[in-house]
Amino acid sequence: MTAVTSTVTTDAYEGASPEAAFEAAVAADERIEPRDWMPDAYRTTLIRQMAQHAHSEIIGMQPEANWITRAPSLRRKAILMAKVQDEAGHGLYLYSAAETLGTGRDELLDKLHAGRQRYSSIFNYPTLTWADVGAIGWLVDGAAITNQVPLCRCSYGPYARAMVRICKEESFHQRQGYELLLTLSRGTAAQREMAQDAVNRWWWPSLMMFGPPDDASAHSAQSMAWKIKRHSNDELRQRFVDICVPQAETLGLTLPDPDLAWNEERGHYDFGAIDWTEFQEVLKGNGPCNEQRITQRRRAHEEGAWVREAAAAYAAKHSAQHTQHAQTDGKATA
Ligand code: FAQ
Repeated sequence: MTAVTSTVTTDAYEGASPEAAFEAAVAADERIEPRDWMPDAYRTTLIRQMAQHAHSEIIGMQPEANWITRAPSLRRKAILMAKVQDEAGHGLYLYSAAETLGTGRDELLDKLHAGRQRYSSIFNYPTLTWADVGAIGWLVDGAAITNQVPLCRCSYGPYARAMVRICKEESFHQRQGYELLLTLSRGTAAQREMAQDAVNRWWWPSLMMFGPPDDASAHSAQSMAWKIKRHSNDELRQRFVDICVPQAETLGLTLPDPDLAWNEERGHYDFGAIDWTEFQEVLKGNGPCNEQRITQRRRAHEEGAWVREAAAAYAAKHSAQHTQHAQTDGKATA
């Protein structure tokens, strides 16, 4: 277990019961660190969310990786490869952060492969054209940033710190998608049409990324009380819509919702009803690509077995050599 040495709660609330120290630290907006006492349910909820987040990053590599060999230029290919690699990196930061809660990466991956842990619904949709790479960057990474910037203030230290770096990288991802779509929308009629079609297909699934509506969100109230989540699903979804509408105008593309309209009284855009049946179907495994994504993930894991074995053998050899040297040095100084 990778433990951070600072134990803010224990130090600052000496004499208080562990439960009281935890509650006081959360109330004071302090960070909970791995060695601090925490309620079992807090630990469980963090593992659930962080694992789901990590799994989303690595499964999320698949839809875009599908276009690496078909990128239209060397520049686009280099950018896309860097982005997909960043996503693998985000998975690593998040699995490492989850390890500080006492759960190993192997265990989490086994649960993903067995269908016992989730990944984001969004990655069960297909990438049909090159413009989908742009739409994913603009909308999917855009939604991810909107959801994740508040997670930089999450009460659990390792998760919050991992999110700082992830958000910086996601912000570059969002810009590359926006720039790609801008290029297409200013291109030929066919390119513009391709960009519009991609936005039409990705808009509604992107809104679903924020999770079910607040009145159907099982975990929000408790996660917000613990300051894991800082805003509700609906608040963040609204924030995302408000950001996207003017950006779509600049892109010269339309969002596929006839009910989108500025509401002067609310100071927000109103938007149409989300198809929650589709969302639930995707969660149940019936989305367009669920089967393909999990099969590919299991295959990649099996094909990578030799790398894990080689790394473990190397680590064992290195550690044996280290012990031998320490013993030799000990004898020399004795
Ligand atoms: N997909 O009670 P709530 C990315 C489940 S990263 C699937 O509201 P919560 C980067 C939820 O787990 C995208 N399942 O849950 C990238 C729960 O089921 P359970 C991932 C969903 O946790 C870009 C049930 O519904 N981001 O995109 C979804 O309070 C491009 C009830 O829901 C994160 O994971 C969904 N969309 O709020 C990579 C961010 N929504 O577990 C590659 C961190 C809900 O009881 C390319 N996570 N469910 O069986 C969060 O902020 C939260 O977990 C929410 C859900 C907001 C996603």
